Amino acid sequence: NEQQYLDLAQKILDEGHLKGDRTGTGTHSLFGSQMRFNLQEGFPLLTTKKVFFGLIKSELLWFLRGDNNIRFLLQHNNHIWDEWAFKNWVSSEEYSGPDMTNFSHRAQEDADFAAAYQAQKAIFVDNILNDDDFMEKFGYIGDVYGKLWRGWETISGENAIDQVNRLVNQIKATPDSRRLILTAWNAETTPQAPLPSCHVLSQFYVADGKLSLQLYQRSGDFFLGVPFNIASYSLLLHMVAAQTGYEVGDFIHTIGDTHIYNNHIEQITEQLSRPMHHLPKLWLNPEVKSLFDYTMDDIKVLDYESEPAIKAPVAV
Ligand code: THF
Repeated sequence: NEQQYLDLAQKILDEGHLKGDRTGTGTHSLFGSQMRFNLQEGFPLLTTKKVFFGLIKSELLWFLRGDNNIRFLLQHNNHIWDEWAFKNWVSSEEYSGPDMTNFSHRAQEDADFAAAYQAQKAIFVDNILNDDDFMEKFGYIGDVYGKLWRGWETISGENAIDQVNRLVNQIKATPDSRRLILTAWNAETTPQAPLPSCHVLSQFYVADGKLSLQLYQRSGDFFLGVPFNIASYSLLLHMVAAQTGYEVGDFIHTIGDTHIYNNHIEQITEQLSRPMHHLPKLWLNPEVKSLFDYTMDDIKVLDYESEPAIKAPVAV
């Protein structure tokens, strides 16, 4: 299972095109790749580095709430979306602190700037948490996951569509359907989001009493993002299976631009030299009767053993 991740990482390093990107960091990139995880063999949380499952849980619960404001994440000490909302603020009229143009790059190259950036980030986080007006103005990340999953706005403007609820009902009523689709790309609004959705389309599939899920991801940051994405969609599959009465089958992960950033090469090379451990198990509280009622404590990975975490800068 995990071996597929390591093999694909090696392949990107060996065969990837050297490609520039939006963030100016540069990548090794391959187009069109696929991994298949049989969830009966264990929960695919990578073991060759420590992956912080708490962050994956709170992010998925945030999507399932239909929430696209980062306050909920911050309340759970989850900072993986901060940079995108921070951009809203520092590029607005209201911002009067030191210039933050290109903050992600400059913070990596200039220690004085990094300190100034951390100080502004701390102010930002504090304001999102404690100031409702500020949160309303700058906390949203646009028409992406949460919003599109639970509140897709209709052409008439009435009765927004709850795709997730509809999906659960469809799986129960018509498991053989070939239309068990969850989409996170609205051609009108998503391109304007600070970061247009990376997980564009998910399709569910039922056979032999098992529920499977294939994700099409348009862009995958292989070292930092993809380990999260694998665990996140595997968790979603477990939760939907539990709520529709199926066993878990396969999570199939298809990625368009599959890339390793140039400033992650050392880290992934270190990871490739490490031994794997057995995969952990996922536990979901069986008392929970709706996909929308799970809390942090209702979801656990059991028996997770891993090599230590590896730090890397995130490209913005
Ligand atoms: N931007 C980029 N460049 N890559 C991404 O994977 C990505 N995401 C989301 C939005 N923008 C992205 C956010 N997902 C980490 C993990 C997932 C992210 C963003 C960041 C990360 O830094 N993980 C660290 C731990 C972080 C922590 O402890 O706070 C790690 O070591 O795993 C695509 O979904």
